[in-house]
This record gives sequence, C-alpha cells and structure tokens, in this order.
Amino acid sequence: MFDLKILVTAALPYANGPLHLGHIRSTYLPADIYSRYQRLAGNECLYICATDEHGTPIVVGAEKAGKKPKEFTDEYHLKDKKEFTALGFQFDIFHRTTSEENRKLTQHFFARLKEGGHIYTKEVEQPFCEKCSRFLPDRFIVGTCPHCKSERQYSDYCDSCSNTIGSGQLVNPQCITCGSVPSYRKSQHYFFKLASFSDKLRAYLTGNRFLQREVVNYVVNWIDGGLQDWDISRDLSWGVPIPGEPDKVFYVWFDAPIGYISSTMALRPDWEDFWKGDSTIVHFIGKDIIYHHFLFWPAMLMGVGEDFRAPDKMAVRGYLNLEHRKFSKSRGWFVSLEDYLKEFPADYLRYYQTAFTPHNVQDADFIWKDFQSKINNELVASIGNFVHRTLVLTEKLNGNTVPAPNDLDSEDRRLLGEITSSKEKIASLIAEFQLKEGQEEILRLCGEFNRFLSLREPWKEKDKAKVLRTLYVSLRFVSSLSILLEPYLPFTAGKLQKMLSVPREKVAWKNADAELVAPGAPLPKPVPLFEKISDEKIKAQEGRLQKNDPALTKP
Ligand code: B3M
Ligand code: ZN
Repeated sequence: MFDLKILVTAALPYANGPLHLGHIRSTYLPADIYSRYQRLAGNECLYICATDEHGTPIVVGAEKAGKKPKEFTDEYHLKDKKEFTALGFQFDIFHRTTSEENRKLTQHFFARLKEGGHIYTKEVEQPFCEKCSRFLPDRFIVGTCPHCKSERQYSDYCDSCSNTIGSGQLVNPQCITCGSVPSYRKSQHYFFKLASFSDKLRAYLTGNRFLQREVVNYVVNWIDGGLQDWDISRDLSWGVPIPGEPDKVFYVWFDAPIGYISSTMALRPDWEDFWKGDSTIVHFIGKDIIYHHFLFWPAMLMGVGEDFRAPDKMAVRGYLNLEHRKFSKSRGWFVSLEDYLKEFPADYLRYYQTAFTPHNVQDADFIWKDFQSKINNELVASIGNFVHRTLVLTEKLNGNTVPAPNDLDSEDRRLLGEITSSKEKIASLIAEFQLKEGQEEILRLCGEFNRFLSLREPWKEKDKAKVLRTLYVSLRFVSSLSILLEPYLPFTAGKLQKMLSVPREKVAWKNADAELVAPGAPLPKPVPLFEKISDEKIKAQEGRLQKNDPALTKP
C-alpha cells in the first residue's frame, strides 16, 4: 500500500530550558515539512522525537529550580510537547530518554559493543569537589576555554567558539555549585574505540552522496587529524545506569541517539523494518551536533552490528541569531516559542523561517521587520489575496458555487499544466531538502495566477462563458494550494480544505493538480485566510528586546 519506508528524526531537545525560535528553524520545522510531504506522497514516514532528559545540564537546572531531575524533565517534556503541537509538528511519537525502552536498549548497545571488543576501561583522573563531595563531570564545572580563552565555559563544550573541550583541558576550573577549585580523584571509566572506526567512517562519509559536502569535508578533516577514543561513562547518579557499576551512568550522548531507536520501538512493534530493513533513515540536526551525528553515532551503529546501519541522510542547518545577535536567555535577548505563539499564528513562523533557510549550515537572522514584510508582502499579499479574490468573485459572479465551464481555452489549459509541473518540481525539491526553494515555487505559481486573474478581469467581462472559465481555473488553483501548502503551512492548508470541502481521502500529493471540488458544489461565505501584521505589533516585539539591549542601556 505504501511506496517507501522512511524514518525521520529531529534532534532530541534537552529538557533544561524553554524552546526558542532558533530550535525551530534548524531542526523541527524542516523535519516536519519533509515528513508531511513524504506522507502526502504515499510513503510510510515516521517522524520520531523525544525529550533528552539526561546529562549534567539537567541536573544543574533542576538543582537551581529546587527540583528533582525527573520532576524537572517532566515539566519540560509536557511544555515542549504542547508548543510543538501548537506549531503543527506531527510527530508519530514524542517520547523520552528516561523511558524503559531507552534504558534497556542503551544497556544492550553497551553489551554488544563490549562483546565486539569496541569498549575498554581505563583509570582516569576526574575533578572532584571536596566541599560538595561529588565528582564534577561536564557542566558541573566552569572555566576558561582552552581554544578561545573565553571565560565561564563548561568543561565539555565552548559556547563562544563552538569547539568541544576534551577532559582535563579546561583552564581554571571551578565547581559550579560552590566555586571551589576541584581536586582530582581516580575513577575507572569506559571508553568507546572511536579511533578504530576512522577508516570505516571516512568511507561511509565520502561514499554517501546524500550528505552535505561542506559538512563531510569538515568531518573528514577531524578524522584526518586523528580521532580520540570516547569516554562514555560518568560518575553521576542521573542517567542510564552502567550495569555492574552502582555509581556510574552513561554519558548523555551515548544514550541520547539510541533514543531515536528506542522511541521507534515504543511506537511500533515492527521498528526493525525502519532501522534495519529496506528503509531510509534521515536525521535533521543543527550544526553544533555534527560531531555526535557524523562520528559517534555511525560508529556506534557500525560497532553494534545486528544489521543496524549508519544513517542514510542527514540534513544539517546553521544557527539562528535574533536581530544580529546570539539568542541569550540570561541576557533577555530571546523570543521563546511560548511568547511567539501568544502573539502570532504558527503558520507565519513556519513561512518566515522556511523563507530564509536554505539547505546549508550558514547562520541566519530572525528580524522582526523582515518577519512583518515577508508575511504582509508575500503570504498575505500574494497567497492570501489570490484565494480571497477568487472566493469573493465566485460569490459575486456565480452565486458562490463552483462553476461548470463548457470548455477551456489554451491559456486556461496552460495554467492548469503549470500546476502539474510545479507539483512535480516541488516534490523533487523537498525530497532533496530544498525546502525554501519549494516554498518559493508555490509563491511563483501564485504570482502567475494573480496575473491571470488581473488580466482576465472577470468583474468587467461580458462574456459569461469566459467568466466561468476564469473562475473555474482560479478555483482549481485554490484547491491545489490546499495540498501544496500542507507540508509548509498545515493550518492554512487545513482551512482551505475545509472551505472547499476537500474530502480527506483526496488529500494526497498526486491529487494536487486534480479537480478536487466538483463543478456545482456550493462554497461557504469567503473569509480572509490571513491578517496583516500591524506596525504596532512589531514595535512591541522590538521594544521588548531593546530594553535588554546593552548598547541602549549603557549610561
Ligand atoms: N539534546 C540537543 C542539542 O544539543 C541534544 C540533541 C540530542 S540528539 C540525539 O541540540
Ligand atoms: Zn562544589
């Protein structure tokens, strides 16, 4: 019944802070557009996501909030789920990495990797806080980045220069809780032999034509520079327990990607068909986690055997800045999803973010004024306007029913043919992750139809047959939009389907150029699809940021 099996994942959001606009653009939105299209195209596509609940950022966040880690992650799990739903993200499952499935599968991966000789133990010196009497892994420590010298960085990753920091490399380390200088204690750790996968990884990366070249080149450079084996254990109590080690858990980056698989297991008894069978595995990620997805994860899958295989496709996107500056919650330079959704429709964000996100790792900017002009000049003025004009004219000139023209002329047929070729073009663009270009094609086609309507001037035309043909062809495009827009703007597409009473079973990509509404069918009273964004609303948003702008608040 289905053509292909496709498994889509979006990076699992950490449960340690509110989602903001940046998370959406790089990962969850592109993955949603892609999977919605695949389903419309008749493929069996699962879109998998989950809350990433382990790791020291969660423990630190929970301690600050005076909560137990699990209570803390419960809250973000529900909050994120709610906001993702409000944006129309159609996950088949939004699971969690603290699930039983994930604990079992992580321990199983570990056992398999050990059996395969891919794991060894080594005694290492670990920072320890005498005052707090605990080990200080990863984010329990702050200090100076050894690469860029920026201060108050965590011990595993520098936020300022985006480099990973190896264990023991952080300069002037301090306990994040009490500020003490840590002492060092010996601890037995488990290492994954990442370096031994170097050749296999290089072959995988260079042989896969679906990976972005710019990313592959970058990663191959890391391999050529020599990979380090990977410490997958932590002296912590929050995490997936390491069997036989009462005081240790796995490093969060060991169990998090396994969460992709365990969430699929929780959803489908036939999960193996997606992970091992004849399917396509596609990961959507932001560029900060390339290392984990292009090296650790494929190596784990190669090492574990059992017919698991490295991902087929990975789509990587850059960071989002806000009005030319990095998002920062602590500095108030931030727009949370929750705040956005209070003021504007979900589809506006989907439209705007897609409009400036090509398929590459370049960073981009969210700018309130741009947001307003893209929405007002494109979404409202082109798409919204065409739909509304067509419906209002049909109401006036044909008693609000779909016209039944006798014959079509060559221009009418040419335009209907344009829908067919755009439908095919958009399909191949989306399949190649060129989502922005696909959306632009819808807009281009809308421009053609707007011109057609303006040239035909049905409101002046005396020839009734011509009026009917014009309205009929225009309504055909309105109904096509109800399908073509579904991956991009699902709420708008849903409204159109409802307005035109398009039966749900006809909502399929192959029908985007079909006659979806029969001549003679009645139409509801036209209501505009969109509303323009006012200057006041934009000024209010800019004002909220400006009060946190250091350049403005300086004496
Ligand atoms: N939890 C979030 C991030 O670093 C991290 C992703 C896990 S994906 C397996 O963006
Ligand atoms: Zn301390």
